[in-house]
Amino acid sequence: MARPRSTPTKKPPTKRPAGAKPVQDSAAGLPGGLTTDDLVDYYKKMVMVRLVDERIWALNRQGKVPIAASCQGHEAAQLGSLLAAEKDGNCFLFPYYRDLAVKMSAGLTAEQVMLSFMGKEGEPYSNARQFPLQGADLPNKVIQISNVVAAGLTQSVGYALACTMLGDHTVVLVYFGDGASSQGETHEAMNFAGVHRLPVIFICENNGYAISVPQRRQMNLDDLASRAAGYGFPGFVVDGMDLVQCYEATHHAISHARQQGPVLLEMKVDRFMPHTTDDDDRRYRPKGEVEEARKRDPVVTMAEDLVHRGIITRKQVEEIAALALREVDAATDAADAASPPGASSLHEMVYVP
Ligand SMILES: Cc1ncc(C[n+]2csc(CCOP(=O)(O)OP(=O)(O)O)c2C)c(N)n1
Ligand SMILES: [Mg+2]
Repeated sequence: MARPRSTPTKKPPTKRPAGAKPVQDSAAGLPGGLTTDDLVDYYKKMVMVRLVDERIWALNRQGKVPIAASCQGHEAAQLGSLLAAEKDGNCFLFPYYRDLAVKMSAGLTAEQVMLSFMGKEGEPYSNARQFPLQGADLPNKVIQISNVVAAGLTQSVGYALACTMLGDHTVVLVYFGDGASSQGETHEAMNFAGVHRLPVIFICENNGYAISVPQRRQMNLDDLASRAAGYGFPGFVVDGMDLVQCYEATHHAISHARQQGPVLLEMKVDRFMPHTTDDDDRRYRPKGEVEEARKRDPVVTMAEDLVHRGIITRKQVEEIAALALREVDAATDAADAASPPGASSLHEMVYVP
């Protein structure tokens, strides 16, 4: 069955939201504010996240990680948007369960991530009292309270309202899936944000599936971004497999959100792995669909692009992977050897008296 998605070859519009400041192209032909060093830095992050993600999956099969949702295929969307947020310096993040790249790049080490998925002492979000990487990572300006689909949207809008009342110019980035967009809570969040012109960027990582339910069974639409019109703010389709386009769209959206209110960015991505480690997607995905999608693997295409532009060499690509693998091995060993949290810390991070 053909997937009801824009074809990857179709160039997505990266129109600037009305009123957003134009940016200058840099010498390297990159969007304004972006340097080749940024690209190399974020390519390294992408490689690291991919290796960590693959390792978590392997550890699940060894019985050491109870459950995980992979971000493989979503990395460019997550890292491109995060790069724009990092450069802005005044953004707050509400990711969802598939956002390992967002959470890691916001400031976690590979070891912290491994501690988290193995449920060990030192887990940064809840000291292993919650699902992995759920709770809050306030030093890195991240909140993800739960896995309840779409719950983060209303929470993020409330956060943006508070920031507006405090006048601190924060822009909130909230991430969610196409399935989450079918929840009533998404409507409430977007409507409220539109009415109050809150500084929120709604980032939908549209992978075309809510577990096993394809997009056409969720909505009679090709582009979820078109829904933004119903809330009185702009919506854009972005190629979520291209880090630079995700950066550029988010960069413009941040200035629009700060000056004029919400933006919806629909980043079209592909989910390379089953929904979670508990799922078997062979039961519902057409044969060959994942193999086809993997031809646009952002880890591969970004390396090719950097080499093609003469920014790094093929040898450096190999060195980056080797270095990351050593770090992931060390992180795995350290987390494996760590202890679960002790009973004395039972109430820490889950209850404030
Ligand atoms: C309120 C609620 N309903 C149902 C679920 C079960 N559930 C977990 S993930 C998921 C699908 C979400 O799909 P999508 O939003 O597209 O995100 P994706 O996993 O594809 O990234 C569902 C239905 C849940 N966690 N919360
Ligand atoms: Mg989905």
